[in-house]
Amino acid sequence: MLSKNARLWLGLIAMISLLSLASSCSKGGGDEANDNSGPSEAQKPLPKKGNEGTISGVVSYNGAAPENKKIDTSADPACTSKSPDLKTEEWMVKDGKVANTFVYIKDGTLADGSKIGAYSFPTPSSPATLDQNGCHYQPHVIGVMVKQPITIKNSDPTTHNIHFTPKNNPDWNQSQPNGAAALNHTLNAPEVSPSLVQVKCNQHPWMKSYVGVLKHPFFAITAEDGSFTIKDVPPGKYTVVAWHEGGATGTEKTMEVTVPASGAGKADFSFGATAMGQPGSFQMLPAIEIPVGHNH
Ligand SMILES: [Cu+2]
Repeated sequence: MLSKNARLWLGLIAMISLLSLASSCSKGGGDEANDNSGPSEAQKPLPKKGNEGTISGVVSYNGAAPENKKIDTSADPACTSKSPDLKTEEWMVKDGKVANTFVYIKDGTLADGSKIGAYSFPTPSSPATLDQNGCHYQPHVIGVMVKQPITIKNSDPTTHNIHFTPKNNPDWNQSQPNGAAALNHTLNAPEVSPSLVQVKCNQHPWMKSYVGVLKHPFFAITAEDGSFTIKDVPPGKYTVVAWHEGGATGTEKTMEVTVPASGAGKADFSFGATAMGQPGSFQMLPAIEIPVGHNH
């Protein structure tokens, strides 16, 4: 009798302790799951100190830039009549300066030693706009923060079918007939490397645009004169990347840039032909040739 009772009690105690263990476990597990699902929640906002600076520069093209080709739009007369001289927009180079280059901070350490990636930044509520106008995208390259809305307009007298083809975000494909209301789309994961998100049109195979998606606001797109400025950058040392769509999955150039307190960091990039060969190989040649020529 007694031993049966004792066993009953032991069982009861064991059950209670297991239950309490389980509940404390699920509490702990829940917290961890929250941390994993939303790392931005765990990050702290970066306070403005008033000593922010800029990163600016000019993107150039070395040598003769590839020419953009005329597009055959005859499959859609609406495109031909609105854009009779449509050309590809892979290399928009004017006077050796490259437009449509996406320049962004990849990584960096602030003056106080903290990492830029440890901070969270508010998502702009104002949308970025992508317009289909004249059977090409305007602008050709845009940048957004994660979860920032993108408004997609159709300004053409024809049907477009906008198709986001990301790697880190879900595929998204929407038909938008002539006169249809604007569409809205958001991308929830950063996506800039090895390529920005490519956007295409299922109706018009020549249509292409690119969307850079980042967790912070430190990006800019070069203007027609190749210039860009990234604003409100806290003082620190940064790895800055210039991405251009030219090449198989685009081309990246990287540079280390220091931003002094309330100052300007310079980041001039260049694409195209690489500069002269290794200086060492040129210096070697005369050193070998001179003694041979004069002594015999
Ligand atoms: Cu289209």
